[in-house]
Amino acid sequence: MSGHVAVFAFPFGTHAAPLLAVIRRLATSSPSTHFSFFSTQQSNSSIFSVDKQNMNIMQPNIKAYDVSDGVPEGHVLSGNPQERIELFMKSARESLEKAMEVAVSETGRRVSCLVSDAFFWFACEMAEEIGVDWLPFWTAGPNSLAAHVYTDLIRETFGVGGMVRREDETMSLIQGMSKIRTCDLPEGVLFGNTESFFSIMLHKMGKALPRAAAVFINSFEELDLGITEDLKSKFRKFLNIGPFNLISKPPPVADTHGCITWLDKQKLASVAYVSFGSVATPPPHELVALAEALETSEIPFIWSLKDNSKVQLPHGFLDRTSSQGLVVPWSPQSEVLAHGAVGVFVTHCGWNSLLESIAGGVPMICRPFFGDQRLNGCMIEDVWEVGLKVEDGVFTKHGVVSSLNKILSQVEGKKMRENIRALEQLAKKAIGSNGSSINNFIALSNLMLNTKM
Ligand SMILES: *[C@@H]1O[C@H](CO)[C@@H](O)[C@H](O)[C@H]1NC(C)=O
Ligand SMILES: CC(=O)N[C@H]1CO[C@H](CO)[C@@H](O)[C@@H]1O
Repeated sequence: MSGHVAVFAFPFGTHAAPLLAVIRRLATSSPSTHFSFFSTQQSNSSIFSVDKQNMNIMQPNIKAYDVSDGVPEGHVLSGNPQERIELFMKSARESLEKAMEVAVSETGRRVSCLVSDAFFWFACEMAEEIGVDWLPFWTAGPNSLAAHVYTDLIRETFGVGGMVRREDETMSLIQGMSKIRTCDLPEGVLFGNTESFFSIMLHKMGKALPRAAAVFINSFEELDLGITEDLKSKFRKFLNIGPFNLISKPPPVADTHGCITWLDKQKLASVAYVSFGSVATPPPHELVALAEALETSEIPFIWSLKDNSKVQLPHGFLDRTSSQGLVVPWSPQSEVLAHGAVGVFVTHCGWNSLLESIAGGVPMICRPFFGDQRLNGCMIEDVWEVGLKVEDGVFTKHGVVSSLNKILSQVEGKKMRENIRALEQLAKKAIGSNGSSINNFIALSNLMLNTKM
């Protein structure tokens, strides 16, 4: 009899969809293995609904199960997204255990391997209790992963919280992080609230990961050889199996707001594409500064901006720039970035956006908000030299105009474009035949199949 892989997805942000993408590939390569995919109903319906729209037939060896979102009956949510996450996480272990029992009795197969979002540090214990391997998936980049794995060492070296002694010190103690300053670390590692729910969770995760049979990640080894080598020494196996966006192109989506047709009319590498993902929005004064910069620069642009933020734009901006640019509530981002007309991406530097920018060969202007974004921004400017961080971390009219000009019309920008296209080539090689990511995927698949039944 073949195996039964239990998969725990983290149902918030851009976590569950990439995990499902890996599971789909694994399910295709081992059709006799059964996969039970656990997430909340809300998350399930959003990631599986794509199937229905595109008439994909759900693979028969993947089955979704809903787990509780942990919100007690009658509880009134405060509207703070943190609250939802905490409520979910507090009950997650129990809900997942229950749902897993249901899946085991339905399939008649005991669980042979446990795959989870790395956030579920306790899945390590759950796997140990039932005597199977734990394979955690980290959805962001290798540098932020290292920051969480090395949290104790970093705290011992630099002091913690209000006691941080050297804010501008670089992290030369970790291979591959020597250009990162302590102040660019994700909040909660060294500064910010180190006792917050999230900090504690990530700290526990960092300590649990070395016990995993393998840690896998949506990146490619050649992006960062130093950190790859270091994490390989830290984990039993460290498997870079991305970038996913190059491996399986998302099904084409309708160009609802005409972005692609508009881009078709623009000159090569001339357009600024602006988007901050689904979670972050810059404060009003920065939106104004950014709008003024775009208008003054006369650079053609596409700005993906939620309708409720439009009121923050300067009076008359939309009318005055109607022939210069497009402001749309949603854009097909990976297609936009892959379009030859796009010359620069103004971004929050989330990991998935960064990978899409690499796939499109587009240099970035980074305005990070939280989590790993500052760290990604540093890698982009200081290590890979494929973009610029905004000065002091905030948009100013002058700063944006100057960065746009540098990237779109100066030698510096040309060099960045060459650098990011070189990364694009490395990424393509990694996912090509005998490429590192493909070989790592095979290793992951074997690990999963060879586990005890
Ligand atoms: C695959 O790649 C490895 C490492 O780059 C190399 O040593 C090996 O010869 C390659 N194998 C084939 C069949 O190309
Ligand atoms: C068990 C299950 O399938 N739950 C949800 C996950 O996604 C599907 C498909 O959209 C939903 O119908 C379910 O509510």
